[in-house]
Order: sequence, then structure tokens, then C-alpha cells
Amino acid sequence: MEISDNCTPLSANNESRGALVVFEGLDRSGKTSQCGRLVSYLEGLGHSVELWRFPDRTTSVGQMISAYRTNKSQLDDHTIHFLFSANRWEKRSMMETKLKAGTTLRVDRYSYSGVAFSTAKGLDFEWCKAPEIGLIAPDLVVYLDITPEKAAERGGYGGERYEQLEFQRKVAQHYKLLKDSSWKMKVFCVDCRL
Ligand code: 2DT
Ligand code: MG
Repeated sequence: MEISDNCTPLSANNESRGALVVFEGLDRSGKTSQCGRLVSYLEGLGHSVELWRFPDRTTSVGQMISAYRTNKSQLDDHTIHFLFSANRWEKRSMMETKLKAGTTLRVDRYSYSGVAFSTAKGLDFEWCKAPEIGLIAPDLVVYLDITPEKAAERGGYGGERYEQLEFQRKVAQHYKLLKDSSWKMKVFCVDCRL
């Protein structure tokens, strides 16, 4: 499923632009630490690189998402889907500016999370993809491939709405349907270095 077909490639011929590298995976799959490691590595090589994550909690939309995730508010599944997407849209122009200025962005979760988690709840696949149309297409998607059971063994699991083993099993199945040519699968390993 080419979800990135729905996204807009950003001036592909401009070699001085930064790369958009997205990390995806189940909760507790190690995305955050892997993103951080690559940022340090690229910075060490003298590249301009920033670590971003979605949802971005610093915005008012992001705060609504946080309240929902920690069960402090209840929202219809379609409504929260739009909020996650709106949270990417509100960062789109800044993302474009940074990439065009030559900064590489390492992003922890993107449209794939939006579609995998909402379709795992039973929402329609095409409907879920629609609000992602026009966002910037990633150059590379790194999927951290951990089993839901292994992820559940990791520390701090279960504190958030989506951290339920049965639900994460469904998310894993839906992620597999999204895999396309921009994906690089990475088997989970605690000591991995990127
Ligand atoms: P983390 O902070 O643990 O990554 O949790 N999610 C995320 C969605 O359902 N849709 C989205 O568009 C995005 C970006 C994944 C974020 C949680 O929210 C889910 C887990
Ligand atoms: Mg999480």
C-alpha cells in the first residue's frame, strides 16, 4: 500500500535539501532511542539534523491529543484521527522550510502511525489516508520490527490508552499492510546502533 503516494515529494532534484527520515513501530519498539542515536551520529558528521516527533505536544492540538491518550478526555475515533493529522499539518510548512534549508529531520511517527492505529480500531483504510494527502513524503521509513509480546515486556508499558497487548497485535497487522518501497525493516535489538 503506497501511502506515500498520497504525500507530496519535496523538490526531488534538489540535492542540498535535508532528508525526511521517519521511524515507525509499535509502542515501546525503541523508536525514540534509535532516532536519538542517529541524530547524534549525523551531528557528529557535521550534518544539520533535528529530531521531531508526532504527536507534537507543544501545540494546542497536541495537548488535546495528550489528554485523550492519557484517558483524561474521551473523543470519537474519527475525531482523534483528524486531530493527529491536523497536528502534522500544523507543522508542515516548518517541515518544508527546514528540509529546503538543508536540515535533515528524523521523525518519530508520521502518517503511517495515523493509518495503522486508526484502521486497527476498525476505521476505513481509504478514509484514514485521505487527510494525509499533501503532507511531505518521507525519503525513508524505518520500521522497528518488534513483536507485540516483546514490546509489552519493556518497562513502563500499559500507561497509555493504546498500550494494550491485544490492540498492539492489531496495530502490528495493520502496519504490515502499509509497508511500501520507502520502508526499511529493522529487527528490534536493544543494543542496535544506527
Ligand atoms: P508515542 O508518544 O508513544 O509515540 O505515542 N498515534 C500516533 C496515532 O494513533 N495516530 C497518529 O497519527 C500518531 C502520530 C500511536 C503516540 C500514540 O499515538 C498513536 C501511539
Ligand atoms: Mg507510546
